Amino acid sequence: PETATPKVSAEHFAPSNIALCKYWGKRDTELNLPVNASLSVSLDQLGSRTRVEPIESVSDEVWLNGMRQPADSRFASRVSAFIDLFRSRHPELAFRVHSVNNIPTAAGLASSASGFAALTKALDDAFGLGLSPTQQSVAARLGSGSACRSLFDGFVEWQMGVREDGLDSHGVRLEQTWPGLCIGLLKVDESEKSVDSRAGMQRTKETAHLYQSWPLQAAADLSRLQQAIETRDFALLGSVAEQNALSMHATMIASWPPLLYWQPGSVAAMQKVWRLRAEGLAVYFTMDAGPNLKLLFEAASRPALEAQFPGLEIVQPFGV
Ligand code: 2P0
Repeated sequence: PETATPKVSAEHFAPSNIALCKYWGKRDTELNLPVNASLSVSLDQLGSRTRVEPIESVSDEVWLNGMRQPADSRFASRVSAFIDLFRSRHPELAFRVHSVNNIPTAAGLASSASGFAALTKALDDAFGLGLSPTQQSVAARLGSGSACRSLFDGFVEWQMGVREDGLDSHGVRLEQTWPGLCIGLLKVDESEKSVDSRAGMQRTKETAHLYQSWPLQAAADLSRLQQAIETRDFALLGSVAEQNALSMHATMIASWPPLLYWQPGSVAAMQKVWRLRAEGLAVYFTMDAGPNLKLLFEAASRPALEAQFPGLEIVQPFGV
């Protein structure tokens, strides 16, 4: 982005998002350009609030949930490298970054998407750039791919684009809404994963022959999801999202060394979902690069799901 002199502190919020058609694999690792288009739903009030303020220092300070991050930590380095994109004409500037996630840590949800989206909005404001939401989405993508979807509420498609410079690879908000759509965050295990998404998708792309079929699966799923959203066909939405997630995990498992993010509790939860569905409850799941499940259901099923999964954290992104 073009840079101006930052004069003010700035603070912004961005929602976390859950992909129904997953982003898995990059065609450009520097620019976070994806192999496939993806589609997510933003989690309304759950996400990150990020504040930036200029400080008199030679280096940035990064605070996450009230804890100062060591300057050489992976997170602080990524944040600093991201700020570099904005301060290219003012290399002398340093910032204190405060990012707070209101996502229940118990939910085991990644925060990089909402964090980089909120940071992008805060830096845009601090530098007085006046970027459009689409330009902010392009910028956020450079911090973390999935962050480009967190610039928007509701259903968001990340259009992969065709340009080498990535300027056409960003989130686009879909018109359609879905009142009553529920996402249940089901915690299985909240310990830190040993292989992050960035390394995991790279390993998959480089070592799994099965990955060759992934772009075809994702393209087919994306258009079926668009159809499901257009016609409010919940069984189609849920079944496509679940199959898409399991297809992604199949490519991970087929990598070498193998990547299996599931814990025994993940498999038990999947089997419980399948059993409930066989008994007539319309519930599906999706999973990301971790052991936790995200349940998909409609508001009418909410009491039944709350009874089956005590402590389930439920979000209704489009209200009742
Ligand atoms: C997704 N994930 O679509 C997929 C599903 C994880 C599994 O986007 O390297 O943290 O920063 O671009 O965005 C997580 O990947 O990876 C992710 P980078 P990112 O939600």
